[in-house]
Amino acid sequence: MTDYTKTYKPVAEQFKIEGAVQSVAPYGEGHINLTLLVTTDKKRYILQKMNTRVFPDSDALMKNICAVTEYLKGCGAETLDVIPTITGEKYLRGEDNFRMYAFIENTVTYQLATDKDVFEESGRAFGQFQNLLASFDASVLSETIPQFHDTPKRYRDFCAALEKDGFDRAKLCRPETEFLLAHKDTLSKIADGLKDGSVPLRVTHNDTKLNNILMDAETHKARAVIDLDTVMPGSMLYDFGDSIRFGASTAAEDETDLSKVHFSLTLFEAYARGYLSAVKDSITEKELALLPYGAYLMTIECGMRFLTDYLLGNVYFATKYEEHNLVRCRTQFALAKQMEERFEETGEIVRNIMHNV
Ligand code: ADP
Ligand code: GN1
Ligand code: MG
Repeated sequence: MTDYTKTYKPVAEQFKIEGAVQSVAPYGEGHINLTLLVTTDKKRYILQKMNTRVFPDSDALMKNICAVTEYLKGCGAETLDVIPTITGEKYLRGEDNFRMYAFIENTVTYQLATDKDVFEESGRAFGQFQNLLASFDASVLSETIPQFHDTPKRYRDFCAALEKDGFDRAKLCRPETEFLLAHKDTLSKIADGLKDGSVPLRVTHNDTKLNNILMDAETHKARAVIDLDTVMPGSMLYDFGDSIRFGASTAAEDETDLSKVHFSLTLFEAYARGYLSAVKDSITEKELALLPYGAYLMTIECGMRFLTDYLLGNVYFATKYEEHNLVRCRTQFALAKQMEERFEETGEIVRNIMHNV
């Protein structure tokens, strides 16, 4: 078993921290970076081993994050505070790269939207985040993962992984593969809209999971939007959609009992109310009409990414067991199917909210 304190204390000490390191322990439920909580006798910090397989250009990534956080601070928003190394660098370069943030105290993250008011609040926060970024100069941003939400490209990646079948797993995921093949013609509306200009390209977060927002532990108001690795030009439909994918489900992303996995219209409505209250003045007619589809698309895309990773031998997302990605894929496809069946109702909900905000 890893002794995290022994292994990572020397790393933590390479940063400009206050106090003497007492412990280092794994923290949170992110799928990409190794996140560690560092406790000194004075303060707490988040230390992350950066995933250079997912984000190969650490320099560009940290430049983005510093530019975005400086900008957000200038707007008076609470945000991630990058702690430099003792030599004044934005991150620590080595065999593995590490970065450090101040720990944002008295906050909580939710893995499940158990409370609809909390979910509505997260919608408002991601909407406001989008508004703030509207005046951020996108030309200073690098595209940290090119074609991140280009769903047709994700589909081609899936086909390549299926064709290769390097781990002899295709036979273990036939129903999921068939589901995807049957839906392959539904995947390009946003990519096409961005291409022909009918869907506006904006600076977006691109990874708007509920656990990427820190809520005040007492008031339950949103304090900070975190996980800024994927802030880059994209569509607001991705941001809205990804939040619904993760948060409007009645079960965890890796629930094995699919009978517990339901797409909740109540939660959809709560999030849409919060989000639209923030973006009502900038959202276009077309974006508004595509919000339910955005949720469906992000959900099927995410399921497809989990399935691709399963076929590739679990190289991208952190997994706890061999079938973890397949289990995650199943919840996503179950949700996507329900969302598709509910397009009329969700469209109606969106229009009603828009009339009243
Ligand atoms: P990943 O990219 O792997 O998802 P995140 O940056 O989202 O990593 O961090 C994982 C989790 O760690 C978050 O969901 C949150 O719970 C916690 N976390 C990250 N940064 C901070 C911070 N500055 N203060 C408090 N908690 C944090
Ligand atoms: C990853 O980093 P994290 O855990 O917040 C992934 C998202 C997926 C999500 C699925 C950079 O998000 O795109 O939707 O897992 N982030 C990256 O839970 O690939
Ligand atoms: Mg995260």
